[in-house]
Amino acid sequence: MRTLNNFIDGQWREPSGTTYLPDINPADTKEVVAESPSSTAAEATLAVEAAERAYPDWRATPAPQRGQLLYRVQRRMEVRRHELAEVLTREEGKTLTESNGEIQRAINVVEFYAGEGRRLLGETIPSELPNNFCYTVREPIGPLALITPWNFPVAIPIWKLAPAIACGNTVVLKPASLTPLSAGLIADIFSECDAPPGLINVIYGRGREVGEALLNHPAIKGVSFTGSNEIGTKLYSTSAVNGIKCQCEMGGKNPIVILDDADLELATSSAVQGAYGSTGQRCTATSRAIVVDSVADHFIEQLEARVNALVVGNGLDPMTDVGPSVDQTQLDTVLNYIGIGQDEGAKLITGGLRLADDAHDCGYFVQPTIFDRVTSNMRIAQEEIFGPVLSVLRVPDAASALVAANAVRYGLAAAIYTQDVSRAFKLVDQLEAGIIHVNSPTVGGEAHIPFGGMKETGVGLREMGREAINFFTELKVVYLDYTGSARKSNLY
Ligand code: UN1
Repeated sequence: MRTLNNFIDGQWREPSGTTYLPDINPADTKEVVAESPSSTAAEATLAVEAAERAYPDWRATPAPQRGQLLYRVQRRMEVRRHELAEVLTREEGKTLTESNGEIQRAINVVEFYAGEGRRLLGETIPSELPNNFCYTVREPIGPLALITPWNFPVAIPIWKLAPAIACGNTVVLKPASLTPLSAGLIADIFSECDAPPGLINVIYGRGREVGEALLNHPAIKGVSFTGSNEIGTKLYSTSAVNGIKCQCEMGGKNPIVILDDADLELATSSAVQGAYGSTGQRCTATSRAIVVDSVADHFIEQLEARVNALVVGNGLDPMTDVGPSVDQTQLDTVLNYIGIGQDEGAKLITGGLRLADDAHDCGYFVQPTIFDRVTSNMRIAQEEIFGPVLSVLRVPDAASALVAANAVRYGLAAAIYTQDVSRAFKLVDQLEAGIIHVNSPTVGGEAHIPFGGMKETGVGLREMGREAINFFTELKVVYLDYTGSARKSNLY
């Protein structure tokens, strides 16, 4: 078991007089994977000060050279990928296959932003003024706070860190208390790659104490957050008051829309992968299947067979398809929503219970669950559950499928299953979601492709891809009058 400390100014610093929080394996609660400090606001301030001291030199480091650090990190992550994946499974619970996928994605992200160091392009724009050279440059913002969730404890910190530092910012990362070791390994790797002290700082602790201290420190010039709407909207309003940049990626209630001409087998696999992969603990999880009546019975039948065959267990076991909920609170939330669905009159097709036999009694396991006959006014059709629960809504036709799909406060991902390209494009045009998949699952994303949602899912600019550069930089416009004649011309 590793005792983690805060990583500040390139060193592991033991905080004074704080308590440590256990990092428990959700598949086997007897195992304490690590412990991490519940830091105070004063310690958060030390981390910000380190980021502030490191900023001028890092800002002055040429961007291609900043990218070189990321190439070293990429190579180091490749060497340590199996260890990273195993730690991820032990502390978060997802299967080893899912963890390996997450690590590969994080490596791809680092590779992509390493290259962006050579591509921090601006524009030249013809001015109305004579003899003027007008151009734009992308500059860093300053020290930033990155606040990340437990469900992608390697990939999400990396996909905020990598663009942030490629663009010349320095950072303080506050990872989720439930998955501290993944962040610790990220700090190890940056330090093995000779990252300058203070470029990346990791502060452990509770959001209320540490997160607030970070956001209210005057040296922090921006925050990138992934997590709940409850916290994200608070961060957004604090950022507004403090006048700093803010990017929040929050909840989802993602639909898969299945029309009557869909390839049902494909749609079923997609629903299974989207709803039960990562135990439903991803913001892109498929939580509503909106199915046209004429194929609904057939879809449910196929789905039920597939779901009943899923093996729930410890993610380290290669036979496991679905790991545990991350902790007792999350498990209780899922079981509570299953109760709510039953009370609301939805029809429980399969699942619904905690698994507590000998093989499962040491973990937070819940049966993969399907509800049929769900309607849009039910809470299980509206609220993010973040567990292995899929609600099936039956609709008469494509037009009512669209209405149902959009009848939620969120707008992250949506999937459409049809073989008719014209129907697909009509839905693509009208669906309120930041990411739309035609004939592929709602989950996933790629390093070089923007990621994020509409409506209450997101505020601020998109993450990943070149879009992330827009969040992690300031844009400066320069007018250079090379004869001085512009002053005499007609200015508006
Ligand atoms: C994915 O679906 O692979 O917190 C990415 C989340 C998202 C990332 C999901 N920000 O689940």
